[in-house]
Amino acid sequence: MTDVLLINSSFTYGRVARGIQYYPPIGLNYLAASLRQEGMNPRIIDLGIEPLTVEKINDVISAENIPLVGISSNSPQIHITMRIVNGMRQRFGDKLTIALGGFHISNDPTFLERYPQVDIGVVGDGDITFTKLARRVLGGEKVRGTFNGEMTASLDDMPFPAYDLTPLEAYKEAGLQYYPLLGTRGCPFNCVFCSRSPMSRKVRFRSAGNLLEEMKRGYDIFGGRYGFLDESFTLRERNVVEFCEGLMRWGKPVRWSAGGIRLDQINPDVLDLMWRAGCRDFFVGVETGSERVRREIVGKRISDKQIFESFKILDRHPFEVEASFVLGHPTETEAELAQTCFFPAKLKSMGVKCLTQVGFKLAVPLPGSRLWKIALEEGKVPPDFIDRYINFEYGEDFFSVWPKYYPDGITKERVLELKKQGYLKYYLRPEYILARLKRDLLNPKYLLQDLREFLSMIRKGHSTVSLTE
Ligand code: B12
Ligand code: SF4
Repeated sequence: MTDVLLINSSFTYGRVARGIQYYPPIGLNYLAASLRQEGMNPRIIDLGIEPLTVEKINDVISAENIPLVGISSNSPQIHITMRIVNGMRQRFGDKLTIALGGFHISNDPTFLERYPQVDIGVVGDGDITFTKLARRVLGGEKVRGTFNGEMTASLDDMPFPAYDLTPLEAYKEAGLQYYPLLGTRGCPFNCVFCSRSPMSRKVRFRSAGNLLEEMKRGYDIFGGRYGFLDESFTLRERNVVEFCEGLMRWGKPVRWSAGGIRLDQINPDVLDLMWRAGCRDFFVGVETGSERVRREIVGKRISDKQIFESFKILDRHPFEVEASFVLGHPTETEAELAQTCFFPAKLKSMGVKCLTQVGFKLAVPLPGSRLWKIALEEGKVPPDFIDRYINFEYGEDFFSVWPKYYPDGITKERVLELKKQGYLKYYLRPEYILARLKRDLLNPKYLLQDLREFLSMIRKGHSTVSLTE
């Protein structure tokens, strides 16, 4: 019988949000593995792909007489989360203990004072702390309060994520193409738009041996395809070298994506090794085409020249690299914004080959980020925004209702127009069109898809698969 129900919250209530790439809720898969290790019997409901209403969730709780529910919520889903919490409280009163974890509670220290219907908040890592709290709750104790998550000293001591509780096959059907892996926790950088738990500046690494063991167990699910969700895969070179050498010794045919890598952390020898070990793609955060904004505002000390040189190193192998850019930084001028939008096309004109995909995203201030503080100070986000969002005063759809950051003197319309021009300049290059046509003629199923993409770019200024502006 289930004794702890873990719920991954969603952007939408009672229905699947269209156009979103679903990944298993890795944080909860890890929590569940720790609970099991201590003899508990967790179940996970991922509302992203199984969009149950609160009545249906309550029926599960009632049928199995579950005493403890833990909900994972980032800020975009906090309104749906609280709707579910309120529905549970109404039906079960104080009999049920409700805990909240994830990035929202980690960045909103007064949350439990404002929402006493939540009993427990866990800031940062939940594995050790929530397992201890769950043991107390199941022992009959009434536990209340916000707790700082204890951090595991060695990630190798942690059990592998319990993916059997959210079968990866379901995510495969929803479009996931690889077995998701996490090689590190934490990030030492401090990008202006980054929102995460205050303790997560400290980086911890899994050893190559530990990663390989998980990969061996999960080999068949995606036929040897893996994808790291890490922010900065090459942060510790020694680990990457050991990992690649281990993969080659294993000798199985594998293809993997390195997740995010930093353009100022590229060593040609390590890159060669990654290629030989089966790495084929990754993404890089260029963030802006203005050196000033990159250095002074975003907090990334990397020049345009370094970026170009790094791309040339990446071109030693036919990697596929996606570069992401954020539009709308504090103090950004229109000229700097235009520099960003035309930066990918400029890289192409300078002969960069490996850049295959470009993403422009509007800056979104999220609690805990420096951008959030600036947006509050400048009056671009109301001080009580979170509470009003939770009350559905703005509506349900995160993507269209959450405020974006537009620099002073630049309108939303102008940002969108420049973004569209940037996409068109990048995608409407003759070499790109020719390459796509070649692919489409060899495989006509792509032709219709590309035609749709093309029309969407021209009409809306973004891809058909992206919900965001
Ligand atoms: C991988 C990733 C993704 C992936 C996969 C997400 C997934 N399903 O796991 C993809 C690409 C899909 C993605 C998309 C988005 N992401 Co994202 N993503 C990340 C990233 C890089 C790593 C997350 C991760 O796996 N961490 C490792 C696991 C082990 O940790 P965890 O999930 O935090 O869980 C631990 C604790 O939080 C806690 N915990 C979690 N849940 C619970 C529940 C309970 C009850 C308890 C007690 C504890 C607890 O315990 C867990 C184990 O220790 C983080 C940045 C980062 N460096 O962490 C951003 C991050 C989580 N993403 C973020 C955002 C905003 C998004 C998007 C909204 C972006 C967008 N505009 O579209 C979407 C929405 C996705 C969604 N469904 O929420 C923000 C969230 C900020 C915020 N305040 O909400 C982050 C922090 C990025 C950032 N730096 O700003 N993301
Ligand atoms: S956004 Fe920047 S600071 Fe945040 S996790 Fe990514 S690289 Fe690190």
